[in-house]
Amino acid sequence: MSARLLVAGVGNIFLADDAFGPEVIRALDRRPLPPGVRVRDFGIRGMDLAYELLGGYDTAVLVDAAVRGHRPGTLSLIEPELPEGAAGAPPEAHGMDPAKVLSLATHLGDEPLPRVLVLACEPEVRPRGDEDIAPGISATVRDAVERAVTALHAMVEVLLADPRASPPLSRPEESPDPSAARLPRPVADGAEDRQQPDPPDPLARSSAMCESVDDVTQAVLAKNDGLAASLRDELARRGVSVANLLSSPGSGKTELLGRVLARAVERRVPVAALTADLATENDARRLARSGAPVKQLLTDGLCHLEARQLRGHVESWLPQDTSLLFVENVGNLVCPAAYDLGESLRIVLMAVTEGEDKPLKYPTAFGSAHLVVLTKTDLAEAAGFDESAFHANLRRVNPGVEVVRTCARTGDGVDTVLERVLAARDGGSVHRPPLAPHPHGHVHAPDPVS
Ligand SMILES: Nc1nc2c(ncn2[C@@H]2O[C@H](COP(=O)(O)OP(=O)(O)OP(=O)(O)O)[C@@H](O)[C@H]2O)c(=O)[nH]1
Ligand SMILES: [Mg+2]
Repeated sequence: MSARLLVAGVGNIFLADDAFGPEVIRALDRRPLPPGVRVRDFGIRGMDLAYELLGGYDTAVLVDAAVRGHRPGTLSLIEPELPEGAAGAPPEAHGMDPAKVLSLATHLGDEPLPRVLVLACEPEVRPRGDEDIAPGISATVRDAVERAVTALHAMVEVLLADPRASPPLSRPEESPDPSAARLPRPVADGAEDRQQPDPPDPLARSSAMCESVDDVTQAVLAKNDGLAASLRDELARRGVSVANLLSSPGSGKTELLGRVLARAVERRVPVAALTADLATENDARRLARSGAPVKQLLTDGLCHLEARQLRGHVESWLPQDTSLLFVENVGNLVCPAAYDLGESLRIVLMAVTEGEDKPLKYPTAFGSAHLVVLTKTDLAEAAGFDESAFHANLRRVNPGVEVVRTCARTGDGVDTVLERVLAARDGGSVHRPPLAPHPHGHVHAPDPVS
């Protein structure tokens, strides 16, 4: 039986050269590794990666940008020392870098960790500490992407034959012989990554993950990706289009959705709604006043919806004639953004009271929106909302996405939202966001954000 090998991209595509890992995984689409190697971009989803590491692999190669003191673009191969056991408190789930991922993985299960290698690229452009977003990978690191692909092809051949082997890299100045090294790792002048403590990693990423390890237990039923793809097919067969509503708590999802549902019912659109919360059936009660079939979904503490939950309700509850299903996700702009629900339309809402910088702070949510809805516009003046700054910020993470201005108090924009959702259901063209749920589940950026 051949060795089981994982190649995992790690990094934030919105933070300059930190996009290295995801870019390498994209490049592997064009030059695929042999069968038997699982290749996946984990982006900033460190917890998904931690769970995946417990999946019975012999070896995992993490592909990441890391400051090691080399010339920009230098590739290094490092074998970190694995953390010992799960003693002590579990590491907090934020700020996932490879060291924290490994540490978290040891706390999540009893299964042994695979041998872990890190293929690291020295970044050239790093975001300043005060930058929320620094799109654009440097030419130097982009060049390293193809070299990394070549290196991975060579390494994979060796590792598939012998998971304990020391795979070579393709250039003489790169570490030819990975050996045990702690993370944060030793750095030597030149190629070998062994001797001195690393400087703190300014690319240490904040995680777009859930709030606790308990959340992860369910969240990383990260079969989500495959389930979402099959759910999308099943929904298409049934002629159901799903609109997934994402926003922070209290942005006005329920208030607006109630009005949209009421309009849809008036127009005899076969519509239904599922609303998800950690607790209470309040939102379902409010939405049911529209006359549409509505179901409350309680997530038992989970901060987002997953495709498996939606699939259960589609199978057991969704009225047969439904052609349009609204899903009000849990109020949270972080975790839900990472979970594809098989939706046709992802609508991200933001109230004018939240501040015009939110697209920059939550680029995964805003960058994956097919449509953005501004709510509570009646409060714009009182809140001092700078709408042109909001549009400029949004353009940086999702150029060209339409923004619908709404007010649930007056009904402004309600018809427009319904029109957009119906157009998507009926096969009209839908905006293509820079970040899209990938059929294989990871988010990727087909077009660089500029
Ligand atoms: N002034 C004003 N208030 C609004 C508007 N839309 C919603 N609200 C109020 O904002 C509060 C939150 O609205 P909800 O619709 O419950 O927000 P939500 O996004 O569904 O909240 P969660 O489900 O908890 O995430 C409520 O008090 C609403 O009455 C609006 O257009 N204008
Ligand atoms: Mg609500």
